[in-house]
Amino acid sequence: MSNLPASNTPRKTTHKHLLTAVVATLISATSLSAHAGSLLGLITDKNGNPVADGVLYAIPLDTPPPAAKAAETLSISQENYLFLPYVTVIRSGSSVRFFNRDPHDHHIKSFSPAKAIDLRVNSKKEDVPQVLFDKTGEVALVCYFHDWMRGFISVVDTPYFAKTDKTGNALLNSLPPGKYEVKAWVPKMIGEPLSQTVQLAATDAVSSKFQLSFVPVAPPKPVTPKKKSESTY
Ligand SMILES: [Cu+2]
Repeated sequence: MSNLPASNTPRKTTHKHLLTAVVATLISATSLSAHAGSLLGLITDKNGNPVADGVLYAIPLDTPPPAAKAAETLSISQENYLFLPYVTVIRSGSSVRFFNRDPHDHHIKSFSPAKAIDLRVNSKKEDVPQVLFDKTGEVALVCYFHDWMRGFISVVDTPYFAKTDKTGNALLNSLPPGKYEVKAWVPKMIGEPLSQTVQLAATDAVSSKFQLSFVPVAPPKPVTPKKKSESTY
């Protein structure tokens, strides 16, 4: 809350106003609305502030998750020397194409158990590499050339997943009735994803709250490398 102006207001009052403001933001700012068979999840940090770019997913416990209709191919671009989107959630069996939209090469690396990657992506746009993600887990992307670049892929084995918006909310729609393990994950998660068991009836719209025990690291900001030092790439 460093964006709040300095004030001589006693601490207690400030805190109360702050809480009121945060609660009002949570209620009003999300455009998501829950319908029958839906689950609205909220992820907050240890201070109760909403966490964007979190991943919420629900694993059916009564039946196996429905099979994917077809293998999907998604895109992650390298743009302004960032991975965009910062966080991608995909079903296992999906592929990702890595587009380089910058004038320099990138070299994507992942040391994650779910997927090791060592991939030079050249700045010429003719060949766009495609990578299959067939194992569940979290994949952390870095760039060998630009050490501030960070990207994350959460590979899940369920069709019921969503990313939290800036209000910290994510909506899972069209869930068949049943029991689910609902998990919440954020980039650089300390420990395992948070987990709750939820029972959902056909007419239910359920909401779940997940509070992290830490404050997640903010995504990197766009950086324009100096032309000369980068010219060899
Ligand atoms: Cu790079």
